[in-house]
Amino acid sequence: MLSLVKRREKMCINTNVEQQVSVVLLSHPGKSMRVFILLALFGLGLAQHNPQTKHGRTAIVHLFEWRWADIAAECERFLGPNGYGGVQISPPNEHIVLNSPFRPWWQRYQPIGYNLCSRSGNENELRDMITRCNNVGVNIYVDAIINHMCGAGGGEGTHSSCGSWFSANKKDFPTVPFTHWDFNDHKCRTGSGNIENYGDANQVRDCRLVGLLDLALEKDYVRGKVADFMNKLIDMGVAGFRVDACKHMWPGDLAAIYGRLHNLNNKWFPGGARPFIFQEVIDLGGEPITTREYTHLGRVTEFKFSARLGTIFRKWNGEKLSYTKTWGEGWGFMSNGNAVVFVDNHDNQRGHGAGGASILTFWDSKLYKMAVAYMLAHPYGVTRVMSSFRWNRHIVNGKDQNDWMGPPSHGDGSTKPVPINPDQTCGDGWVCEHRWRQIKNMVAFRNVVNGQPHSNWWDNQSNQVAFGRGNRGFIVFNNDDWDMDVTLNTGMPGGTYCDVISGQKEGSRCTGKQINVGGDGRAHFRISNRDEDPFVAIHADSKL
Ligand code: QV4
Ligand code: CA
Repeated sequence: MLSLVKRREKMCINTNVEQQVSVVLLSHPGKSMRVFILLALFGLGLAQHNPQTKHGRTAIVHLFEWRWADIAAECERFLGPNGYGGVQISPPNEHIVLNSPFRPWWQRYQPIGYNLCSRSGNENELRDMITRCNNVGVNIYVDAIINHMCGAGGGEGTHSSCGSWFSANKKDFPTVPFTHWDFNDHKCRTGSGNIENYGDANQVRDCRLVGLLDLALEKDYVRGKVADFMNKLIDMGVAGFRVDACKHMWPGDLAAIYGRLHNLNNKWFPGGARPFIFQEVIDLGGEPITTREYTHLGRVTEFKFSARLGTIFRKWNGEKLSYTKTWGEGWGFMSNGNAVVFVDNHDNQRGHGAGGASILTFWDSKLYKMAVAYMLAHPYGVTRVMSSFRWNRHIVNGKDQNDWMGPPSHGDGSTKPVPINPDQTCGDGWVCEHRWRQIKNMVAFRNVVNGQPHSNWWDNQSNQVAFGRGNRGFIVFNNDDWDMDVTLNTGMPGGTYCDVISGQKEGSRCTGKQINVGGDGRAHFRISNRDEDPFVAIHADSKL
């Protein structure tokens, strides 16, 4: 049995499940054995690819650095009513508290232990949020930092979010407890103890990522502590995890940890439902470690999607929107069922991680709205919308000097609440992209067209494209520097539809452009390149 499980891990280096199954079938002749292995593959693998969203909801929002109390309110007043399926929250566990720089956002990626008090709130507030979001059909996904603890230079004392004592010098974290036996330094073969060369998979997994104390996840004891932490959250009602820094952990160690996770709490989820797992692996090509080593364990973040979409909408390197006719696997991305996609994330929007100048963010709002709409209209992947805070961006020679700045805060460093303005936007530096009309309405579009095929593609061989989703929705983009005036086959039933980009349907009236679809499914679109939003989207529920 053990050796079988080991073989399974080795064989599942393929991206797609059919391939995995056939490899297994070829190498194991016994019939009952085949059935067992098939079950094991589907049970341990596929189930964790399911985001477990409720009511046919299809998009997740990352409420980066939000307080638990604000997320709970947002679930009830906005996310539930507008069809968002879930929230990725910032790390809930105890983390280091830093003075210089003062309270950077990234202090939360330096765990001190697994007590549940953080910059976003305490355990009671966390529990209240999980309950209230679940009650309105919105899932919570936890950002789990399990590769490491704080930086080796993190000192000693009680400068931690729950006030627990720890010593980075002695590698002593008594609340878990972890001691120096539980870290990887003996395995790391670099002079500095840090990862020095991403071309060497051993050091990427066994050495310190930017000086962060690297956990020995091959130890049963360490796996147990990590699984206990995750299980506590599952029992509280979370639907799954964004697992941080997976490139830096061995797939076999992750398989062992995921295998220990409880089923989801059946107060809110069906019996036997597995936690959704999506793993952060930045793979833009050119390194020995690829996303393929992780796709059998759960979904994986597709960073190529974010990087390429930015270049396309910016029209850099001769890229054109018309080239996206084969968007998805056709562009060398991982298979659809394995991917989590996004236009930007909390790292690359400020030059961390796979950040590059091509990444589109709220700072380039016109192109950003188009790119997010493209992502939400397209069937590829589980989609994640970013929701940011503003900071004093100050770029010198391509590097943002203020890329460390934390969320809107009071003088003592505590995070400010998110105030909602009368026009439904957010105040106090919270950007709330997920509330922008164009983005909110495209989340609804994605729910309405769920399960429908990509259809009725049209392009002008430049940057004007259109596509539909069966007979449920249609979207048209003009990213050229000239006007667009075309008649297209939408595949939609005849009638008058309200464009959900320039406005929306309110009761029986439309606050934006109206689109007339004839009995033959054809409709006329005029989109000026100078429009505030040079794209148009209609769907079954926007019919007047
Ligand atoms: C500094 C020096 C090191 C030195 C160390 C000694 O730079 O050379 O060895 O001190 O102690 C911060 C600082 C970094 C500092 C480190 C440790 O920026 O300068 O090292 O802390 O004190 C976030 C930030 C990092 C931050 C980290 C921990 O992005 O800047 O480091 O949090 O606070 C790769 C990975 C990928 C990763 C991405 C950023 O493959 O997994 O880099 N992305 C995830 C998260 C990301 C987070 C981490 C991983 C780490 O999305 O937000 O890093 O949990 O591509
Ligand atoms: Ca590691």
